[in-house]
Amino acid sequence: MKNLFRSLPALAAVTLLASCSKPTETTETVTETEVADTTSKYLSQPLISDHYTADPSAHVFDGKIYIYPSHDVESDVPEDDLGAHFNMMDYHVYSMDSPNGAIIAHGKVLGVEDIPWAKRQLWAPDAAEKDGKYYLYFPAKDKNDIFKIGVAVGDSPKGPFTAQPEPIKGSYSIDPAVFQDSDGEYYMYFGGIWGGQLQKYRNNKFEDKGNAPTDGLPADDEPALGPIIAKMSGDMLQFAETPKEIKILDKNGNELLNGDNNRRFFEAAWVHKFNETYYLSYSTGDTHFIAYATGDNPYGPFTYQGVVLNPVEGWTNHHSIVEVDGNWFIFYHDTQLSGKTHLRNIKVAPLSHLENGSIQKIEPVRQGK
Ligand code: FUB
Repeated sequence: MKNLFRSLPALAAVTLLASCSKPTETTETVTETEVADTTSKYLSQPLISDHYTADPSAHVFDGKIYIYPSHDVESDVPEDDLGAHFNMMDYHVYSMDSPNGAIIAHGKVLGVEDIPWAKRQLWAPDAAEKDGKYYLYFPAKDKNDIFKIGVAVGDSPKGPFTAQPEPIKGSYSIDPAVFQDSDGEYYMYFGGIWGGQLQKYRNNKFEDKGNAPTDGLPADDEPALGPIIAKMSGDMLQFAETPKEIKILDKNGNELLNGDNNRRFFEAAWVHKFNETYYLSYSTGDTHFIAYATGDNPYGPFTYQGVVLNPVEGWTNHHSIVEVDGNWFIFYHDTQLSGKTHLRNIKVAPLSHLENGSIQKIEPVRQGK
């Protein structure tokens, strides 16, 4: 792995193209040729081309990169602003020895039919490891079409995973991301507005105000909704505390407003820690940025800093940020292969923290190509 990483500073300046690979459904590695293609209009090429994949949550477990994406499918559900067309039914796991190496498919690890409480729409998942057990966290709509967050447990990062009979008590909305702090505590960040239903809750209570995507949102001159955080219990199966809303502030210490669509939280929260600073990154949704804010503890408040990733092709933007042997990477998706919003493909690119702690903005599509 070390040898491959030596070439990565160079890759930061050129296209990192983990070639458009066809993964196998076994643990055998498929050897792929690394290609640096500076002529493409895309910064990076799709990692997987035989399934549509999205919302990649990447982690290093046992010295390998494991990727837990959504598995996009065409189910002919008409597109709407609540995301009905994102009608995913199962999860597959992938791994890589290095960010520019071959990708290995480990096959299906959990299906909606294996989750006793879930009815449909398996959206963006994440995974965590603790004491040799692996936990797959996932949102799904229950029998009443309300998003909850579930957990499934396995003995290997490759799965398979066995779902708990009920969703996590007190969970709601979508996009769980579990961050392990350096002191060994784990925190789940979650929530997403519009189809993700976060706007239907205040102080963790369901207050349905209608079914239009914006029903229940604050007024434009009121503070925007923030992502939700809860510390995980020792067994990783429940929240150890009442979930709390995170505040995202501007540089003057004022909360970002709901009408500040270029900066306020929409979905896809992710937290990483760099030089003792906590970086909360998230999608701004209808303005399609991956933005970031920094804080000095897992709960925030976080102060808005800027954009990590400019809009990709396709409506959604969803990412994870991971350190691999001292280098940082962003896993993200776009719709390069299909041209359709709900049929996405995952990608990876280098990410740089600059000397002053800011993140260098990533442009996923080259201008003028
Ligand atoms: O993949 C379904 C949804 O689209 C995710 O949960 C959101 O973050 C957006 O990427």
